[in-house]
Amino acid sequence: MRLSSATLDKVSGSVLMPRYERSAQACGIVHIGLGAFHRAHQAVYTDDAMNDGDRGWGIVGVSLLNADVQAQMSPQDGLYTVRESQGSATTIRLIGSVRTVLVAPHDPITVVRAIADPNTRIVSCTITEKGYCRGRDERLDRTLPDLASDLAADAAPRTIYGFLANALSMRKQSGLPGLSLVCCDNLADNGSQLSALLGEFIGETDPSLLEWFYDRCRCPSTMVDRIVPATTDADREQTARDIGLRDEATINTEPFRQWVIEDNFAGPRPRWESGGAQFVPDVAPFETAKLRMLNGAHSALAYLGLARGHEFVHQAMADPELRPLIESLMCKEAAPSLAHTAGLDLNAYAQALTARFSNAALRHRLTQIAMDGSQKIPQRWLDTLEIQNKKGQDCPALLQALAAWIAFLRARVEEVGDPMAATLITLWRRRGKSGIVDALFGPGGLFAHHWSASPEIRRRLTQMVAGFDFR
Ligand code: NAI
Ligand code: CS2
Repeated sequence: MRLSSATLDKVSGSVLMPRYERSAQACGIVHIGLGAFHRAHQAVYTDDAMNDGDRGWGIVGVSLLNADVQAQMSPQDGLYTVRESQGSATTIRLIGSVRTVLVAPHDPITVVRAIADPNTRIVSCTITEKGYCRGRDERLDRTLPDLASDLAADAAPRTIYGFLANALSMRKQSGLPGLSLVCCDNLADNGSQLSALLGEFIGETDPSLLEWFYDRCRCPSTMVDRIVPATTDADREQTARDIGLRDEATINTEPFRQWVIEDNFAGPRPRWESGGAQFVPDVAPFETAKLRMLNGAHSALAYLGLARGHEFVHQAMADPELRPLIESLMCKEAAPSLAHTAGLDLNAYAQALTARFSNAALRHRLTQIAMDGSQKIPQRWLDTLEIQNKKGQDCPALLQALAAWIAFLRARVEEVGDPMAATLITLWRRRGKSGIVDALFGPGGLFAHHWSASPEIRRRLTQMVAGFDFR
């Protein structure tokens, strides 16, 4: 039997249930990118707010790509469970905040209308780093077909910018208020990036909307944190055993969660502080520490762990060859690069991260983290290298991780996926082991605008790459 509104009374076992009337809630949020992370993080905080008496914050989930999540959630009336697993202990919570799921390619105008709906006050997004269509100069990459189509404005929207620009224009014409656009992706200064990229898009496609956008909308930056592995069939089987119903959208995650949000909204927002969210004037110290320490270590564990034959994060973290390198990366390389720490105890933070990475109950695949490396390593590794090298500080752990990534590109990048895979493989073929490092980080190299590596460092890196052999 499938989990749904009709079978809620059949849920067995110890499951925390929503404490509000779901059907009475207007949908104040449209979330674009209804993936595992949104369901484990923002949707949980929104459920907390409504459990705590807040009203009107139902979520309309949108996928810009396919109907996979709609097929999982619509038969369940948007209901799903979140399993919080630590070691052998698991708690299960049923989340009620997601009301409907839309598939943009199937019904683009309904997505535009949902964003333009008078009840909507917030649009949030988790569309992965590549979803922002950024080029090497951090501006829009016009070579991307979907973005080119949206810039030409001669077909239905395909990218987040096409949907937002169309809906904001409808809101302006209807005399409706602007929106808070809340980016929840792992990007440095994510709110400012979304604002600049959307402003660039609107400036080109609908200049008359630009002043209204900047005046009536807000793009708060956020730091988002919860380790959420992709759900497996084993997770679904376990949830079915635990609650007595099939839940195709179940999520397995850690107990830890954190959300630090710039207090900069265009209008009303949920009382996310009910779930522990922090509202601050400046997110940067939290966001930069997390990107460079947690995510920097995560990506290092991915490529170095895969090189040593590991499958999961906890296995790589337990590897006696890797653990000291990861600790050094976090504490001796990433942490010293942070200009402002907002009073964070970075050694305690690193110890907490080590414990979280060691949680075997998550079975977090290294290949999931290894995907889209070209979109991740700039803010996770290269910013630290640029800052530390300019101070004359060496970063041997990061160089080792970078060498593993470069070697990984030649052998396995297509297996995990990367929007720059074709370019990176071609560079390998043309430049080979002796020239790939210069092609990436030498003068005019693909990533040279993020990190200006000295000739000596590039020579060391070339030698390190030769030390990895991905099969
Ligand atoms: P997921 O694979 O479950 O969902 C990815 C979502 O992004 C899907 O809705 C998909 O349709 C959409 N998407 C993918 N490529 C896109 C593109 N080119 N254009 C538009 N939409 C696109 O992944 P998950 O776990 O939900 O993670 C999504 C993002 O959330 C991550 O990339 C990261 O930025 C952020 N995040 C994830 C965490 C995690 O542990 N999974 C933790 C913290 C942040
Ligand atoms: C991971 C992140 O897949 C990845 O790149 O490093 O999704 C990580 O799990 C989250 O940022 C943790 O908050």
